[in-house]
Amino acid sequence: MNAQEDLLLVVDPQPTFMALCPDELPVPGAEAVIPAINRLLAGPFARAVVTQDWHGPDHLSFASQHPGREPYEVLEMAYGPQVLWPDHAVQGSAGAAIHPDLDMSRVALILRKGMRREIDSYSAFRENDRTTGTGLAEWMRGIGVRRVFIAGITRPYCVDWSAADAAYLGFDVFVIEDACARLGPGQALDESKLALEAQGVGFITTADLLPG
Ligand code: VGL
Ligand code: ZN
Repeated sequence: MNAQEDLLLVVDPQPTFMALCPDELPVPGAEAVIPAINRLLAGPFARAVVTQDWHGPDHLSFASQHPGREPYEVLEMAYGPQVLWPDHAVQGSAGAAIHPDLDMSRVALILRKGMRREIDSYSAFRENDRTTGTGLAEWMRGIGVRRVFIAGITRPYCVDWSAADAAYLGFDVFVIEDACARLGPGQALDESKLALEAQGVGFITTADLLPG
């Protein structure tokens, strides 16, 4: 590993996606990513960025904002299809906090996303219209990052969209599979993995990064 060129991108390590918050958007096994990521933060990575899903209470990705719609339905928005979610990651709520057990000692930047009511933001790099940048790529280039390793919550949404954008933007990208949590069916995950591999994204595990 190279302290200057390698960065760990930790996507949405928030209780809102965990069994701690059963009425929000719990994802099976999401709690387990925190200790896995902490092992990476204690070892190979000198520097990390954390993203934080950060929605207003009336965010339009919430099914509750669309009368007659149910969570997990897909709605056509101005920028394309949008899955409607249960209310989650509401600004200032306990569930939206960064998980208190996450080791923050090497986290240089916390990037909040999804604040604009009209548009969701899965990727750390661009909002879901795929044109509005977050500034993260420019920040990373500014400090000399070339390789980005991605872990967190969830695949195939925020993790995979971030991986796709990072590759598109010219970084070397690796998804750390056993340090991610999956939302939805395995088939969607397999399809997303194939698409990312076609883009040149590598898939690895924590064992590839940590001494045995
Ligand atoms: C996410 C759905 C809605 C994620 C965020 O972190 O993958 N998924 N908001
Ligand atoms: Zn969200």
